[in-house]
This record gives sequence, C-alpha cells and structure tokens, in this order.
Amino acid sequence: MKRRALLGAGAAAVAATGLGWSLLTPKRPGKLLRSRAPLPKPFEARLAVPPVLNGDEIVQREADLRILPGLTTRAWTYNGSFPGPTVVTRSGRAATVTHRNQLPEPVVVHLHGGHTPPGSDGYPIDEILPEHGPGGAHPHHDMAAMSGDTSMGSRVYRYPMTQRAATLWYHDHRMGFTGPAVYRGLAGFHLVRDDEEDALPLPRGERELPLMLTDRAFEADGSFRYPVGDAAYMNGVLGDVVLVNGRPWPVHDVDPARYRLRFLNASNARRYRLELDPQPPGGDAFVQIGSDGGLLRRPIGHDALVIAPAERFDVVVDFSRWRPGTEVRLVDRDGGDVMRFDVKGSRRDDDSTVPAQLSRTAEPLPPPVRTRTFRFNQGSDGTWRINDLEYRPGRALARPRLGDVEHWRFVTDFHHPIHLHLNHFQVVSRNAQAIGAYDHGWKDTVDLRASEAVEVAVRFTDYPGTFMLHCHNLEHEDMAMMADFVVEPP
Ligand SMILES: [Cu+2]
Repeated sequence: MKRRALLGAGAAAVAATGLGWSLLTPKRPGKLLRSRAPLPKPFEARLAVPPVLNGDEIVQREADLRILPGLTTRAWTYNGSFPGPTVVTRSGRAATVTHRNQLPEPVVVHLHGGHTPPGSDGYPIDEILPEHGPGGAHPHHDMAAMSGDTSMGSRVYRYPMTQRAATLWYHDHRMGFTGPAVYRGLAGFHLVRDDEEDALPLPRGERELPLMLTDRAFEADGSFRYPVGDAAYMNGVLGDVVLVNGRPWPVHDVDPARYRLRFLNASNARRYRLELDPQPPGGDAFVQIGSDGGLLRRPIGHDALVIAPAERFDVVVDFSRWRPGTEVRLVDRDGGDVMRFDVKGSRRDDDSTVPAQLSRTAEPLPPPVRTRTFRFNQGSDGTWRINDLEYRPGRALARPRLGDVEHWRFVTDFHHPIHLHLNHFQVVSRNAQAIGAYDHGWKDTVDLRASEAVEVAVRFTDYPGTFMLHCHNLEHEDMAMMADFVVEPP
C-alpha cells in the first residue's frame, strides 16, 4: 500500500507539497496554532464533570457544544458531550459497549489501558462505517474496508475487565485520522473500580474529580481549528486554549479538604508541567497515588507533575493546606494557566486519608526471557518511523510469546510519548540509570525526551493476536509512528 493511502488527507497534502520536513523540526514537540475566535478570560467558566454512561450504548454523533462565550462549536462526540460519558466498570465483571456511528466518517474505538482481546482493541483499520452510509470521498476507505475487520454502522466492543482499578480512557484510533478525530471531541474516561481500591479511605463522591486536559484552537465561528494538511504542524498541534473537561480554563470551588484528582492528558501533542500556585507550605502539593495502570504501592509526593499525551496521574491534593479564600491556580509551567481551585467551601469534614501502603499488587516482574529494541526516529522524508519502518498493517515488528516477560527498550530522536496496547508495563531504567520521578507503577505510556533510552518490563497475558505499539503524539501516530506486535500462543 502507498503511504498516501495509509495516511489520509492530511499526510497526502503534506507529501504533495514536497517540503523538506526535517528542516521544519523544532526543538520542542508541537507548534502553536492560534485561535481566530475571541477567547474568554481564564477562570470564568465553571468546571463540569462528564456524565456517567447510563446503559451500554454510545452513539457517536455531531453536536453543537458551548465552549466559548456566544459561540457554538460543532464537535464530534460520544453521546453528544465532550468529554464523552464516563464509562464505569468493575474489575472481574465483563462489560460490553456498543458504539453506533452517526458521524460522516468511519471511526475506530480504542480503550486506552484496557486489557482487551484483539477484536475489541480498536485496531486502526477495524472501522465502524457510518450508519447512514459513507459521506464524502475517502480515498483510503475502500482499501481499509478490504483489509480491516469493518462493521456497518455499529460494533460491540467486549471488555473482560480482568484488570485492576485504574483510570482508563477511550478515544478514536482510526488509521491516519486519530489526530483530527480526537481533536474534534472523540475522547472520554473509563474508570475501573475494584475491592482493593474501594477498601482504601480515599476521597470520593464530589471529592473525586476526573480531569481531562486538552488544548484546542478555534476558528472565528467557534469551530475547532485543526491544520489539516499543513506540514508545519507535523510535529504536533498545540492549541492556545486549555480545556479541562471541555471548559476553557475553568474554576472549581473546593472545600478545605482532600480531593482525588484523576488527571488525563488527552491533548494531541502538548506536555504539561503542572504546578499549584501558590504552593502549599512544605511543598509536595500533589500526592500521587496511582498512574496509568492503577494504584502505586506507596504514595509519592510531587511539587510538579510532568504529564505527556495519554498519561494519567491519580493524585490527592489537600486543600486544607491553603487558607480559606485562597485561589489556587493550576498552571502549566511550560505553557500557562490550566484551571483554578477556589478554597471557599465551608465543609471541613474529611474522613479521607492517604495510607502509607496503597496496593500490594505492584510487585516487580521476574527477569525477561529476551530484550528487544525499538528506535523511534524521523525518516529522511519526514515520516515518523519505528525501527526505520513506517506503519503498515499486518507487518509485526515483534512476536512475543504469551506468558513471557520481555524487556522492551525504546530509543528516541525527539520527544515521543510511547504507548503499548494489551498489557501494562513497569519502567525498569531510564538512560541506563534509575527510573524518573514520573515512571513509577504500572504504566501504558512512557514519556521520552529527545535522545533518551527507556527500558520497560512487560508480561504478555491472556490474549494472543495483533496489538499496537506507537507514539501517542497524535500527529506522529498519524504520520506512521506505529507498529504491530503479535502475541503468539504458547
Ligand atoms: Cu512521537
């Protein structure tokens, strides 16, 4: 297959321009795209919490959202909201989610962090075609229909949920179009709960907040602005508005009490260095209790959280450490404002604590049976590659055996948040030294900066078949920085 067919309209337009892409590579991931619409001041919108999914069906459809004052934003949504409805499932209880596609283009749903059989993992050419027939011309459409496991109009995704409590999320994963599809609104939380976590005295109810961070730019009419086909943005699209749960720089009133904040960076390319300002006396504003794959063994205090695309940080913040009346800004030290917490509630009652021992199920994995190396590099033609290969469905870069523990070593030329499907992993070294402050626990995405090498340990369990390894900078992913791996039966 030709790259033009694989990568879709954006990449095809870029290829047609014939620009020297490597000359366009900046030092940092992504390029800022400015809004043409007037933007609100920060901290005017109220934080919203996405609704919990009622039932087991999600309709993907266009909806007009109110994000900017006085304007509407035509978005692609799950059930009409952005973020989509939060799916809540229970560890050990199988769940299904039926997705119906009423959008004008094909979609693919990936449960990010899900331990999922291959047929429900959202392989990028396993498309759900539009319910009302394909609208418009899609050059790669027929080819995908021939090669992928496509469904007409709807698809039932089966999630066994044989995995521990964790903050997962679901989002579009269609080959060559993940960046624009997620940007238009196709992302939502999926929370897994279990007995181990329920037994802990962590903040809950109104004091447990999933917080999805995305950055966006807007056209003058309020629609999302995405630079389709613009080669200048091939390192990633950065918007000039930060949305938290779909609201621009929102504000939320909190009691002087502990809150559990479940951060998800669902941005296409932006990394955040999150800090609370002012810092609380004594520092360690964020007490991390979990990462991508659920609870840590023990809490870790941080003054800042560096969160790359697709990563999750589950933290407890004790707002009784600030004087009542304090406006605590959440800022991105590499960018600007994110949101604000106003410590103004009067309810001081708080029976939550953060236990010194959180989980006993995060023991180190045994030694590996083999080690593989994956180099994440840009080709001379500008495409993003793994081991010098552009993504091609059906070409596996690794064939681990079911049950085996392997070490996978990732080496980068540039910033890449690297994501593995099927199993969570443990980071075992960073640049041949100790792991970083944000590498602890079970992870499915690990943030690599330019010229780094990270080694992770993973055990392949339960489901033979084809899965994905890829960069989660969505513009890199759409520009072919993906690979298949095939888990072989024992
Ligand atoms: Cu990348």
